[in-house]
Amino acid sequence: MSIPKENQRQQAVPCMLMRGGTSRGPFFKAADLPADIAARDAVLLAAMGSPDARQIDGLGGAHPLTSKVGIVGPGTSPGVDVEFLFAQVSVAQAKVDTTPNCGNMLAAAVPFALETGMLAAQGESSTFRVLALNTGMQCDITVQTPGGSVRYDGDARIDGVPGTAAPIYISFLDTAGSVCSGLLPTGRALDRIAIDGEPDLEVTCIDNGMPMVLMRATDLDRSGYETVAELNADTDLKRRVEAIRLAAARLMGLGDVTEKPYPKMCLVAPPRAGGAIATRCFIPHVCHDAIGVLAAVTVATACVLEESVAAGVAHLAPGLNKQVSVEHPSGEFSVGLELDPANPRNVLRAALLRTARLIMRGDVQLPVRTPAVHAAAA
Ligand code: NQM
Repeated sequence: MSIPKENQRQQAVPCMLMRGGTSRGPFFKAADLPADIAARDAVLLAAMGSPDARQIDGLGGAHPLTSKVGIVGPGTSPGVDVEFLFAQVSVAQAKVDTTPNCGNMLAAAVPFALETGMLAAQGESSTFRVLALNTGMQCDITVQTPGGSVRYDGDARIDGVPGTAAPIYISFLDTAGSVCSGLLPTGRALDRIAIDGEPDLEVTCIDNGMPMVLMRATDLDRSGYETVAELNADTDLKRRVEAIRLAAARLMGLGDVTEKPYPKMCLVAPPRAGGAIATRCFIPHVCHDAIGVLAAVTVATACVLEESVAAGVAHLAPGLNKQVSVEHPSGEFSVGLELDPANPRNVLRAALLRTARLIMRGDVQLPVRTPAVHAAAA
């Protein structure tokens, strides 16, 4: 017998709204979401208010950086404390993609696990091994936990977020070939791509945590120092970048990526604020206000590969332990790279600083039309 309409209720699913680095979105315990992927995605779309350009009926912020979800569960493999699954919820389409990682949302995974009692603080600071289920990548994340609870305030500043906050240190252990077959999925650090009768364009197709295509801004008749608004309004550039993306993705073994949020596209140029390289990233159709975490790791890695388009414009200090300052539209992002003494093209570890904040805790209310969320009210 069907339930009379007047007795139907919205479903409440526990979640916390968190900022992770320069991204924001709701975090859920894995156990609070349906195990079935289609049902889970329907719940996430409803929670965010997608598909709708304004996401007016949900938690989404109508931009790819604020249409993200974190799903966290206890570790299930040796040495892993906590598992994190990132979901990119499309703003305007009924699509959820869990293929690539998001190092920004990842920064909030340990605070969320501590807030929900999934992890217990270890002392003044706590370090946990996190497995990113999207790509099987592991990292160590250190969070400030004085008095046994997460500290959010502090002196750390990351560009793209106002003010300061407590530092969160992330050390990535195995980022090469996250979605692609390897660090250089075409087998080369330099490829040539031809689009619509234009001269061949030199690109670097690389994946050290994020599949990316790097292009010299000047090869596209741009400076690489344009504002985000200028680039978002540049329909001719966006059309050419998308054509390059579709062609490069085939070379990278990613197939038809028309509907996929990767590879990300990045214009590179010489630094102009004392950093190593200047960047403007498309993620992939909107220009990023800053740069993604694993995107920054990937660009920094390209800087140490001599033949890449990035190395040609980058200013790098010598040595096996490098601090690579990646300039972006709202400042810079410093990535610490530890290079293999036996093969300095090989990045052993990438370390960086993020911050995160718990913004709200409660239940997201799903509209009545959403499929049943089995363990929702745990
Ligand atoms: O590259 C945006 C972001 C990201 C992804 C994107 C990210 C990363 O800034 O690790 O963090 O590239 O869509 O959140």
